[in-house]
Amino acid sequence: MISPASDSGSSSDLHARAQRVIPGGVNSPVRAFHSVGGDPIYIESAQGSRIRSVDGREYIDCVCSWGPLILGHAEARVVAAVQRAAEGGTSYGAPTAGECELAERIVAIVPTAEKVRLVNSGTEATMSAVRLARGATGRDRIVKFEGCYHGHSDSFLIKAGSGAATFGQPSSPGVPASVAADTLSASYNDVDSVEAIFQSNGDTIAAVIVEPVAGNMGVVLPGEAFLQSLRRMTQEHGALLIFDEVITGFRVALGGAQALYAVAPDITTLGKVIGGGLPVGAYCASAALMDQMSPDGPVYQAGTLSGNPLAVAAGTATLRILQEEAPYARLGAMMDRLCGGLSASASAAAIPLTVHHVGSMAGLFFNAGPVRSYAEVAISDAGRYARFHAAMLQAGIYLAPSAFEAFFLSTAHTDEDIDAILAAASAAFAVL
Ligand code: HOZ
Repeated sequence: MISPASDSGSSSDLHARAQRVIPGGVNSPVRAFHSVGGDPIYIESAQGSRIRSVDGREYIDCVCSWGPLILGHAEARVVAAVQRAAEGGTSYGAPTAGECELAERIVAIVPTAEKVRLVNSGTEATMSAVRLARGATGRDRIVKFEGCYHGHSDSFLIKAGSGAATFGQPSSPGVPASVAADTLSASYNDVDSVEAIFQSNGDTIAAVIVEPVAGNMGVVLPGEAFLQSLRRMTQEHGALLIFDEVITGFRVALGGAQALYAVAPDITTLGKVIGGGLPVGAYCASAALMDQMSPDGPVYQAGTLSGNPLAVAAGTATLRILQEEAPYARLGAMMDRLCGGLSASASAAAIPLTVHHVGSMAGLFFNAGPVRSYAEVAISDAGRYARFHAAMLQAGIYLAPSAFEAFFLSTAHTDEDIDAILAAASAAFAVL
């Protein structure tokens, strides 16, 4: 007998039911709470900065669906746009005017975008961007950075961050050795490690792919001239530079990290915010590069639901609001206050804590610092993070159930929310 979701029972009832038919009971691993302990919270609904569980509890949400919800949950204009789109049908598998508008907004906002292809996830965007780079250069190898996560396609599950690092499998089983051999790993912020790879592989490298602000090993910031050095080295060796802005795009600034740090990649991947909470990814570049994609060019990529009218409606409504209301100064000030308060209360409790933030994305490490690479992330106290997570959850604050993720604020978060988060953190630090 299949029960309707409406009479779902408790989170633990649902998790027992889910595990009978879904691996780990979840459709994406990190949300299983394995690295922080306990059962996941099953969400019934959400509004603004709050999520409500099936157990009747309300939490201030600092995950924001892992980044997409920069306007908060169920933003009225986004919901209305999706409702209007749905009344006209949910998918056509044919081009629509909405896709033109979303693409035009992306081209207007992202400094290096002349053309863009919409896909359905960040993973599809990065997978396609690497295929474009390989097709355009005729080279096979890519360089990524340990602890960076670019989705779960084979080429990237080599020393990867996010869930791969969370579960201690940065290099996943199931990735053929022949594929892994074409992925070379460098250390984030270590320009010499990249130079060494280029010195021994230079003319076989199609691209360097980097999260310009690393958001999948906590949040690690680019050091002085790190991104500029990658730009220089790729140009010197005829390789392309891919900025994976799935998290940072429209988040750290309207134009993303490439606008914030004034470094121009050859290809940019996007996701999360671009879909306003519905599944949208994208990759963009110069017209000359993008015209190499099928049907005009030889490099193939396709997707039945690419450009889906509901997802496009949510993404377009979101970008329109971000363009018109420019909330970045307020989001940054709110995160400044939150991170400053976290550092101060950890210090008062003699808890070694390093907090990094850019705009409204942040990460914290139970580690005295500095934290500039995955090696330095890895010595953080994951057990202390798990205890902190549990204490914050008990206090009604929902943080990422992994020490290898970021936390986010939205335009729906209020000063009172920040006060509540800081009060809960101060109490948690006292018992960690
Ligand atoms: N890749 C997601 C965040 N970076 C994890 C989502 C999940 O496993 O729930």
